[in-house]
Amino acid sequence: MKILLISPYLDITSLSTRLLSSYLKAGGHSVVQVFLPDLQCMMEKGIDFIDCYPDEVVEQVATLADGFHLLGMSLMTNYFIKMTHLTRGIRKRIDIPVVWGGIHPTVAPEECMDIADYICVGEGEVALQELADNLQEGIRPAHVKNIWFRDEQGECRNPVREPISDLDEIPFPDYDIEDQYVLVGRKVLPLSEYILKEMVRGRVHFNEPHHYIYETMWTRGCPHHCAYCINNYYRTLYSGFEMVRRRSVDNLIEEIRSIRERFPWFNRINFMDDDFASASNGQLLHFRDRYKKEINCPFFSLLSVLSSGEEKLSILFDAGLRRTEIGIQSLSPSTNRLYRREYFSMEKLLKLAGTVKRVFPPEFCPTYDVILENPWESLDDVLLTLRGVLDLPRPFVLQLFSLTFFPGITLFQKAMEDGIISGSDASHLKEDHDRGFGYLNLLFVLVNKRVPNCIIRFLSWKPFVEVMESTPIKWFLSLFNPLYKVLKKRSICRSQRKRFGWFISEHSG
Ligand code: B12
Ligand code: SF4
Repeated sequence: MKILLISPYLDITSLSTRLLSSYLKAGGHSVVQVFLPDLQCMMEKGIDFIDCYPDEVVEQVATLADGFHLLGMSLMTNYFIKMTHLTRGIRKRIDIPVVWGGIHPTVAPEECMDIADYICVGEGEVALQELADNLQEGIRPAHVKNIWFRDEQGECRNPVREPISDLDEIPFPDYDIEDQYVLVGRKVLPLSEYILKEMVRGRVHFNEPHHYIYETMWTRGCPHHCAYCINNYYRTLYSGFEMVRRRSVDNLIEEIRSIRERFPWFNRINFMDDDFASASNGQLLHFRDRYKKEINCPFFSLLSVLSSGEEKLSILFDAGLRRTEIGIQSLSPSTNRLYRREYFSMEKLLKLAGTVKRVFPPEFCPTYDVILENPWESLDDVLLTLRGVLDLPRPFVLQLFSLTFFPGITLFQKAMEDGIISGSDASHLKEDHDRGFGYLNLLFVLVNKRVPNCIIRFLSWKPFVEVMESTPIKWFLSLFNPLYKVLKKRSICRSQRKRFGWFISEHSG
């Protein structure tokens, strides 16, 4: 069967479609992938998922899809409207069954069933393979686990299947660029090595122009269960099954080795695992030995406070860890209870920061994530976090998020119950870095601007903050919110134009 897989993400790594493609190819199907990063929208609006693809793009994708037997699309929640428009646009032009998979169909399958013919809830490899096999043989996929659909015979909501326990069974991500297309500006072009190289250059975590980043994952699943994260949802969806699974070191190293054999210019690796250090010391040592010997290039990984003891960090540094991101989120005990991160405290953070200082060279600059704009937090909660980060040894960067209520997460339910959001509002359509203009937020931004701690401490003196956060002043400051957002977006647009403008004009001529 001929299957076309579409990824709307800015990041054309798109592990999901690349893995699905390899799996389907190994199962005898023929697969083409289309990556549709909306860089044009980024350059004009500073955000990629608000606007739908223009007709000329829909037209090109539909022309490409003509002659295929199945169209698969991946989507996160933010892309729901964009992908609805694309699906309808294609279906208006050609007759082709469409299957949606990814995070959004997993957390909100009912809503997605109104748009696509088939929905994949959860892991896609085996489900999509079986769906394609059934459709090829003209069988109604009534027993394909993970697949939901509605037809003239009624609605079918198959249960989830056990997630793949041996991840080594999944072939490596599909980088057969001769079977792939990419949106550059407003043109869908065959993916070339030159375009691939440009699109993976100097981006997430390794930002230098000479950094070419290959992204992959060692594990699936996370051992923790934070209330704002998808992993907590997976625990319920897959209750009774083991969710945290790890590929063998041999398999992981072989993937990176073979991609670098093919594209030797990949010189940085991003491990996008939820918690890379959740592996045992023995596994990390094995990884270090093989990685140093056979790959030997700087890498990034996300770490959690729980797994980042001195021994593990030393092994990872020795292996080549040069960038990391660690979640602080909040230092307030009550917020940490709400987030189901009771294990976290200022004491733990200071211990971790001390370990980072001892293990890594003085210039090592970790990124710490903090969640702002939590409607349940009091002023004291936020000030606890602010004062806590001021105690951290420099250098570090704070990545400041705005709490976003994605469907499925535990806090979505609570926010509905407490009347903070309603089912119909699109609270998740903001970008999660999209903070408002307010005094407390500004204090955190000052930390990143390297304003001396004594000044921030002075500005965060509680009676003064109370005045700045009082209703009239808050209202006054909120008047600047639209201007602040416009300026912020403009600066994103400017940097995107600088990064991709020349590249797009080079290809759209
Ligand atoms: C790596 C990652 C990123 C990377 C790369 C994303 C990419 N484009 O590939 C980066 C850092 C760029 C990123 C960015 C963002 N991310 Co992110 N990211 C992740 C992370 C950690 C892993 C995703 C991944 O690759 N998993 C591995 C693949 C194999 O698994 P998968 O994607 O789930 O795919 C499987 C199934 O879903 C299914 N499937 C997927 N697609 C399809 C399609 C078909 C047809 C079928 C049948 C099945 C199917 O089969 C796949 C294989 O089993 C997840 C957290 C998590 N643990 O899932 C968050 C996550 C997906 N990200 C999230 C968010 C919100 C974002 C941002 C929107 C944040 C923001 N800035 O506002 C951005 C937007 C990105 C953009 N504009 O492109 C949320 C999504 C929540 C939601 N409800 O949508 C998650 C779940 C984290 C969370 N908050 O809990 N992200
Ligand atoms: S540690 Fe990170 S990935 Fe794991 S559940 Fe918490 S937020 Fe999600």
